[in-house]
Amino acid sequence: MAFKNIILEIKENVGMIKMNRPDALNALNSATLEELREAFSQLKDSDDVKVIVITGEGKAFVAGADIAEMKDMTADQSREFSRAGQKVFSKVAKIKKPVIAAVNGFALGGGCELAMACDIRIASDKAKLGQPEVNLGVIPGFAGTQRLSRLVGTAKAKEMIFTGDMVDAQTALSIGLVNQVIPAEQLMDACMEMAKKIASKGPLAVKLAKRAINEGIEEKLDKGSEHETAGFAECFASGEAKEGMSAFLEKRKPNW
Ligand code: CO8
Repeated sequence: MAFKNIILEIKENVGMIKMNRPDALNALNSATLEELREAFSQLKDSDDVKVIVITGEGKAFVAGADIAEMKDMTADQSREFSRAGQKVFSKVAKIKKPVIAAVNGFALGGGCELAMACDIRIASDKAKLGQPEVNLGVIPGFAGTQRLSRLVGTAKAKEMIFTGDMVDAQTALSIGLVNQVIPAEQLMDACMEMAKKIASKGPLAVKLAKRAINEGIEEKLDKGSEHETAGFAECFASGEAKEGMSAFLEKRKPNW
């Protein structure tokens, strides 16, 4: 598939997706959503890619679902669109590689939901995040009611979703919506640095840690811990644990 609305690059084991509809603040229309799905499929299957970074061109990360496209939808079409978006974002959340959102600017509505589907969010000090759907007479539709509550707790999630107010990057940091805030001009360097650091670690270990956290958070602690034990044993079964520990004891870098 030739991409029109995103740019996909791979460098230094990092797959970089740039949302590229700056005139519409990278709003997610159906075509862009489909390109995003395809890009994640390609990155999933690429042995060169260990970590994925997603960001936006211009002053927005993603300013939401495309309002112009949504305006005349019937209830059935809106249900379909909501499910399609949730499916793509679920793919982002479950992909067996870490995904970092480099939140360069507005991450609103579907854009905030996309960032929340990623594993880690690093925000520019100029970023603004929010779920402003109630301003448009709708509610979040790409799992924002679910992921925001899980990330920041129901009280803050309700405040943000009921008022539609955006929060600035520092506030997002203080409520746990983003992991770090970085000066805008250093954002991509900081994200690449983190991506390359993660890419240098035991690849199976990183993948299994993501699986244990994602699966465990949906379960009771004892059941979640079983996912951890299963992953721990898989590391030993693969030989990656032996290499990592041997390298430590032999004072050399591991050769994964
Ligand atoms: N959709 C379509 N176009 C958009 C969107 C959007 N979400 N956001 C911005 N644009 C367009 C503007 O219409 C404008 O186009 P034009 O130049 O042709 O007039 C261009 O981008 C630039 O935008 P502004 O001139 O408004 O830029 P400002 O810097 O003045 O303002 C804002 C920036 C504050 C981000 C403002 O653009 C804004 O409020 N945008 C809308 C944000 C929003 O409400 N997002 C939520 C959308 S709803 C949603 O995401 C639901 C997701 C789940 C869907 C489930 C399906 C049923």
